[in-house]
Amino acid sequence: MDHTSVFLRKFLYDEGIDADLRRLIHTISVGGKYISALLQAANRKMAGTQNTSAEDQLEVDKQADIILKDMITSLDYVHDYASEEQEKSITTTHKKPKFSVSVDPLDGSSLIDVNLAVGTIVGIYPSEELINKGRYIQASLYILYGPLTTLVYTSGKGVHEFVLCPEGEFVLTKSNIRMKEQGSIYSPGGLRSEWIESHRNFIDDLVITDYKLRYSGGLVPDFNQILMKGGGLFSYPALKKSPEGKLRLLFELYPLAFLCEQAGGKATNGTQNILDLTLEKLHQRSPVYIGSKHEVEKAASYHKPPKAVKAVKATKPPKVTKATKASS
Ligand code: AFP
Repeated sequence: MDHTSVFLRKFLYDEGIDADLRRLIHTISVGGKYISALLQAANRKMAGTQNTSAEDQLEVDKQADIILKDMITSLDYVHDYASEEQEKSITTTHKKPKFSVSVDPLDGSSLIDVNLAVGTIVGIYPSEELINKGRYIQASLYILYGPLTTLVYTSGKGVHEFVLCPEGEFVLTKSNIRMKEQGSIYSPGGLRSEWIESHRNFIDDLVITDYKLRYSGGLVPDFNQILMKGGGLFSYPALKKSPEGKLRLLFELYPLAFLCEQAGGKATNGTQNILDLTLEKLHQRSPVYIGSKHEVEKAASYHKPPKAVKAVKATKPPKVTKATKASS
């Protein structure tokens, strides 16, 4: 970090972001710092280099949820806090609420014990209630806990990446990140034996056209790779036993779809835009195809119901009369 570094708060101010939204995003970034420290400590404890306490028995994702819940609901302009870790959303009693927040506190937590990257995913809505349509989302971000802790965010004016530096500030590393029309990497999602036929045919098409497989089992690092490598496709399809797939519309897909569209990409459930899907249940799941437009649209061509072939009306053969006989 040096005197030219642009801190997250300064960047948000220069972008003309509403003061309360700036404070909310900054508060979430501070929560990300605590979670990053929590993960480092948890990994050390799992490695047996430190003794574990009763507190440690609480899974790290539950601890991450407590950190974010306490910090976010303490802000007097937050109305609803919905977490992937909690069955129902929490409604505050604040008098002048402006935002509702959805959080997946630690996505990919099953990867922590093998020291793979995990992430926090956040959606921010300008309303007293959680919206039932992704199109109302006002800002979204994810925090990726990898070799570096990075924060990628959009409030509708492009996608920007910040890195947590040793001094404890999130410093701008990339602004206005864009996805190419077509990429060269893909994440297929789930088990091949559980794929529905349309997904299997689509993935086979990518494989024979030399796309490189990139799949860690963590949505945030896998999506981040596609965003930062400039394009490609992440998918988690409908499965034979789970036609709605695995990933959650509110906690994971709305926020990433907003980021992806802001970077010039596309996100669908195979045929419809993720942000146009209506949320009917808090933990509703959806299949997802997200990334460069070319690949997402190619996926749609495998999922569209075959065009009904217009039945050609049978017509009676022309009557043969003396005149036609003579002319033939
Ligand atoms: P966990 O939170 O249980 O680790 O699941 C992570 C996740 O929800 C998402 O981050 C991955 O993209 C997806 O599951 C991987 O699922 P599969 O293990 O079925 O491929």
